[in-house]
Amino acid sequence: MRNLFKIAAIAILLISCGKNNNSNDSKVVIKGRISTSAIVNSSKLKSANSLSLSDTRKILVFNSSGGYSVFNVNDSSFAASAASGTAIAISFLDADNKFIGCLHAGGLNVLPLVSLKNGDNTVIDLSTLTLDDTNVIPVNNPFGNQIGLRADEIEWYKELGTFYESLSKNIDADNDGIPDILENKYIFIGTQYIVNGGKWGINDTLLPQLHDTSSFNIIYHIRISGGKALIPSSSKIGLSGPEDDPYTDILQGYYTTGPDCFISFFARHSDNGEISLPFKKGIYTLTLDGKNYTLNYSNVCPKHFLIMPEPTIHTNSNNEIISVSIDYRLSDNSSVTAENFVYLVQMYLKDEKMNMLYNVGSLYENPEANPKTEKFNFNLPKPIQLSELYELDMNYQDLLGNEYDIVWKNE
Ligand SMILES: [Ca+2]
Repeated sequence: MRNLFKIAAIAILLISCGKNNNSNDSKVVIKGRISTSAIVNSSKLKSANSLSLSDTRKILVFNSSGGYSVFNVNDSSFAASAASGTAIAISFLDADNKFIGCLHAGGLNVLPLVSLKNGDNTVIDLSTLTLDDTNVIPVNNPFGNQIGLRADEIEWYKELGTFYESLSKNIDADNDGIPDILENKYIFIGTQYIVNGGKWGINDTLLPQLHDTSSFNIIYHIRISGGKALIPSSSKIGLSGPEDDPYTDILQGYYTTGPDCFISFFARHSDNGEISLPFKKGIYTLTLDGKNYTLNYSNVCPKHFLIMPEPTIHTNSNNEIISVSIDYRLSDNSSVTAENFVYLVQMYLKDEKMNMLYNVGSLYENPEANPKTEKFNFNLPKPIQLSELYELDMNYQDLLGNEYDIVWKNE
């Protein structure tokens, strides 16, 4: 069991989740107008807590790392903004920060600010918005217009965007009516996937060789992060569920804290202890310092959606590694536009004793703080003998807050 968490532990050397940013990068503007017209058929116009959309006074824009911004509504209109290259959720709040609903455009509760028509200068005008249950529906669907994602790319977001799908339930896990993120009390639940990818490529002579994906052994962990107001007094925290048929084999793994958050992993292990099993969809209970929080979780088989960062090592005439380039592909070998899905990348080079030869990048940063991190080419500051390299880990976080640790070797 201990080994299962080793990779997770190593992946968290650098952690700075949840920081609010003051990035000077130009930002994408998202505009909209709250419908104030009286509609006779109002049975679906009320949100769960009996507020209507016309009660909206603030727009909360946030991402899966805990970064957020609040914008005021003036004369029923708003202009929010967020950095390109991130994926955001937009919630509508009343004057007391009570949750009314969240943006639901093109079948998604998430707005990936990628493949933008006008790059950083893109303006997304949602036009008039109406409320259906807790979904805030825009007249203008930005997908296919300002956001040029293809249908298959949107499908990927639908499959893996579980955090955002259950947003309206998880946004207030302590049920006090206020979005937890505003009080540094947010809790995010996602999945960490660990996969043995295959054999790395070398120069122009050897292409990376992906293992047979039909026999992939995927290690699954639930990854939970929480805001600093919730950092528990003890690193021992509990997860149980799902409520209708709870597991008896959930174990807490690695736990760490950053300046603004804590992160912990949970696993279920097979009888031989080698493989960590997936968690089924349902309602889980997280216990922090004796207090319970209700979290909606769902998980899909990622085989068809897993993006593999395939590394090729480049050497000099002394057979020393000077750089590593990454080619992102789906498991069927088709190529993907990595920046539409991947926002933070971390690479580790290790020797046979798992000593670190070189590492670069970090996960769990607020994507707003540094949305344009290197994803494709990593030049080593100092060459490393190729013969010393035993394992190369390519870890990344997707724009939805899931984590993937892909292990490569020369075998
Ligand atoms: Ca709350």
